[in-house]
Amino acid sequence: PNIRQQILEAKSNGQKLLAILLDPDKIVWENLDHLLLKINQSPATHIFVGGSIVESTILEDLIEALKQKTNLPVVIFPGNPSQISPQADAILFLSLLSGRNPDYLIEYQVQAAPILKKTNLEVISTGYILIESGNETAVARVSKTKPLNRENFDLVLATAQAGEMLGNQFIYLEAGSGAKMAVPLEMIELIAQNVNIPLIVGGGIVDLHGIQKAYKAGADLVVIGTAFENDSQFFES
Ligand code: 1GP
Repeated sequence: PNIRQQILEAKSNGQKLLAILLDPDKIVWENLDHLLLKINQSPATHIFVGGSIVESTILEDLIEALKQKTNLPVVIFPGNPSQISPQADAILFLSLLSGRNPDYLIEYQVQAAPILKKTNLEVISTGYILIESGNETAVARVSKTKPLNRENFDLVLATAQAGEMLGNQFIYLEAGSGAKMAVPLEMIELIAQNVNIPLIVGGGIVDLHGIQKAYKAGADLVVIGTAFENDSQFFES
């Protein structure tokens, strides 16, 4: 299945999407069957797999289990080029547009391209924009970049539009995993109204109400990591 196409169709039908983000480093392997059960019972439409620092062997193991025991598309959300597994369905080919670290703008993409060419992974060019969240998140620390100021709407908009003009297929507004403050709703609204490509929003969303608010503001796909990681009943509350 073409994942980008499905997301575009969902967007044009006004159907909202939900991804559970699994960080292979944080998986408690003894509880994997329970976790898979909870994922299958959840409203998730996608599984994202990735983290700031992940060993490739556990990434492979996790993706294999997900492909065997769920029917959801598995999308790699990589922290660096070592996090590529041919067993997944697609990869968000990220460019960290909010930062000015050339490694995350182009160097890692150059390293990843020949590896990706040898797989059948669907490559989805994604403009990744980190927004200040009230605390230092792993992505800011590991990428050595500064998030964009959460009050500077003009800069965030210009960044998202530059991504769209460069050919990005999705824009991802990210507060960072475990963010104290999620991306401001008015910011989601502004970006959703002014770019045409699907908008992914994640980081620091900790309740079902927060997911609905992000949808209402214009997010097409919301990503939930920490909240589900901490409580596998999260979607049942
Ligand atoms: C992080 O957007 C995701 O990359 C999810 O963040 O862990 O805060 O849900 P949380």
